[in-house]
Formats: sequence, C-alpha cells, structure tokens
Amino acid sequence: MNAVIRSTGLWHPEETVSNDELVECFNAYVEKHNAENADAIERGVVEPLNASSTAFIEKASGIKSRYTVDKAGVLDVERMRPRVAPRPNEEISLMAEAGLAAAKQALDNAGRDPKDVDAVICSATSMQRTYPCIAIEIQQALGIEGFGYDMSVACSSGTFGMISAINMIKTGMAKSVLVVTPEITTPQLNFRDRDSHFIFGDVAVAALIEAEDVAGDEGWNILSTRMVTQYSNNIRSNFGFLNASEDPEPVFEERYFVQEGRKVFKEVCPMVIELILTELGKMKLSPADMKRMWLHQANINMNMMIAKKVYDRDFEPHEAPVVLDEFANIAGAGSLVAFHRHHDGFEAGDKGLICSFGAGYSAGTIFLEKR
Ligand code: CO8
Repeated sequence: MNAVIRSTGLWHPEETVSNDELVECFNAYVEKHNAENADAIERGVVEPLNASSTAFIEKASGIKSRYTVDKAGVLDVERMRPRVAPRPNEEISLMAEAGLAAAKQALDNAGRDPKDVDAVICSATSMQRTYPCIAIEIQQALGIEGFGYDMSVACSSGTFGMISAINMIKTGMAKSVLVVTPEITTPQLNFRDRDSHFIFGDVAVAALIEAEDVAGDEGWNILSTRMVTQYSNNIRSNFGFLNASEDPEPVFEERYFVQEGRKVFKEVCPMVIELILTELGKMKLSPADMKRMWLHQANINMNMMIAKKVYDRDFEPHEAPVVLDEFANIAGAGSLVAFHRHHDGFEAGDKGLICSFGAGYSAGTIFLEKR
C-alpha cells in the first residue's frame, strides 16, 4: 500500500528575538566579562571575549530572527538561557504541548479526527525526558488508540520520522500515522558562545501520513525515500544520562551543542548534492523535473550552493524556499516547515523534494508528486 503525505501543521512560540536584540545582550555579556577579568586579561591569563555582530550573523547564516519559548531569559545578561517552569507529572510536557498544537493543525487541515490515526511518532533532536515517550503523551492527549514512540536523528529527525511512517503504511502496520517534530532548541544552546549563539530557534511541525486508499485525491504521493548516515564529530552534543555520573560532572558548555561550522559546510554540501542527483537518476528523472526543493534550514549559503549545483543553473527563490530568516535553524523540523509554508502552486503530477541534512552526519530525501 503506497503512502501519501496528507497534510501538515505548524506551531511556534509567540516571542521572537531579533539579531540586534541577541547581539546587544551578547555584547553586554562580553563587556562585563572583559571588565571583570581586566587584570587577568592584562596578565595574559584569561582570553578577552570578542563582540558579536548582526552584520556577521546575516551574512554568514541568513538568519534574521528566531522564536523562543522565553525571550526574557535569553536576553537577561545574568542568565542567557530561557526560563522554563518545571511542570508536575499531571501536566503535559512542553515538547508534547508544542507537538500537540502542530498535530491538531495537521489533523484539521486534512479534516481528520484523532480516532482516524493509528500511531504517533515523535522525532526530534532531543527529548525533554526519557520516558514515558513524548509520542505516547501526545497520543494520550489526542485520544488515539494504537501506539507511539520517540526517535532521534538530529537534523534528519523529521524526514527519518516520516520515512518510518511511510514504511509502516507500506507494510500494512498502520493506515494513518502522525509524525510530530517538536524542536525546542533554545534551551540546548549556549547563548554565551559567539560562534553559535545565533543559530537555533523553537518550533514544532507535524505531518499526517496516510495510506493512499484513505487519502482520497488529496495530498502528495511518495516517489522515493532514502536515508543516509555517515559518522562525523563535527557537530556534537555530549548531553546524556551518564553526565551526572561523570567525575567531574561536565559543565553546561561542554555538554551541549558544539560544531565546526566550516567543516560541516564543506563536507555536507557535496554529500547532499550527490545524494539528490543519485536518487533522481534512480527514478530516471532530471533536476528539471523538480518544481521545488524544500531543503533543511541551517544556513542560506549552504542552501544556495546545493540548489545551484543540483539545478545546474541560477534558480528562483520559490524553487528552494527559505524560512530560516524567520525561524533560524530549527533542526529536524527545517525542511518540513519550508514545505508547510511554501507548497502552493503545484498541479497534479508536479514533483518536489523534501531534503534534510545535519548532525551524524545524516541526510534524508523524500521525493513527492502532487496528487
Ligand atoms: N559575530 C562576529 N564575528 C563572528 C561571530 C559572530 N557571532 N562568530 C564568528 N565570527 C568570526 C570568527 O571568529 C571568524 O573570524 P576570523 O576569520 O578572524 O577567524 C569569522 O567570523 C568567520 O567565522 P566562521 O569561519 O566560523 O564563519 P562561517 O562563515 O563559516 O559561518 C556558520 C559560521 C554560520 C556556523 C557556518 O559555518 C555554517 O552555518 N555552517 C554549517 C553549519 C550547519 O549546518 N550545522 C548544522 C548544525 S545543526 C544540526 O545538525 C542538528 C543539531 C541540532 C541541535 C539542536 C539543538 C541545539
């Protein structure tokens, strides 16, 4: 049984932080640090910190703004991380709440009832807790019978989750699967790190994947799927359950997101270009057969390079839409948020590609055809 992407849904926090606001806070922290350590800096014992700049951020990444679950905490120079209130066990978790809002919108957009759904996959970069699964919490909140589970493949979490759902439908295990990718990234980011303080934002996206016999004429056929992984240390999070047992316990900055951005750029772009061209070749299609590519949203320059090499020409903005200017890097949700926002103008038979890439390394392709 073939699977169909029937609908999508999106949630984001209300509060945004602009580059100027972020840089103002970061530079206040730098001034404070350098003033407090003036003697040690003078003696060469402590390195002075350098200021950040909006011009650098926009040129190097294309990011202009990001959503966050708590603007005040991020911009408090004494804190520089969002403030998230602990919740009692009786209350739904933050990730489930974000995922639930996106899932409800995906169901509404397809005119579906939760009772129509057989399974929930929550696929995201990090999970707020280990168990019960966030997916089971969303399942419970929606009143879905069946099952749910969590999975995680960094920036390819969204595509790998969707491919898992597609395969569930192909094997007859389920007729309708909700894939939810809540990416609450700002609490995972070191806002005191000049190299990465601007990179991430918070969001949740959901996709309803259905068997073609229940989807009617709506949605998007799946032409092909591919998952690729290749070990790399260039993007790491060492956060994990063993941290508390390690002596000395690692400090926050060493546990959370770190990357060698230049190496990532250089190594991931060729990997993704080759992957897309190979998959097109397998289907006996050419880049000209693709109306649009919904690429992962980490860096505007990466996307420009990938799209230009794949299309083998200059391309129009609508052929590789950008959402990272508004959302920043939203990890595993990026390519699906680009799809959600920019899928208009397709006629039956028009083709496109959802493509993720990131830590692992990991990359995923889902070639689509409008029904
Ligand atoms: N302000 C001003 N100057 C700066 C700043 C700043 N904020 N930061 C760095 N600089 C300076 C540097 O010091 C350097 O100066 P110099 O030339 O004197 O040494 C100069 O600017 C250039 O620095 P870079 O070489 O680092 O700059 P790049 O042009 O390479 O841009 C980027 C940096 C934006 C990081 C870029 O390399 C990039 O985007 N690379 C791709 C990264 C990527 O895609 N990563 C994917 C990560 S996400 C992922 O896979 C999933 C993880 C999910 C985690 C979710 C939870 C957090």
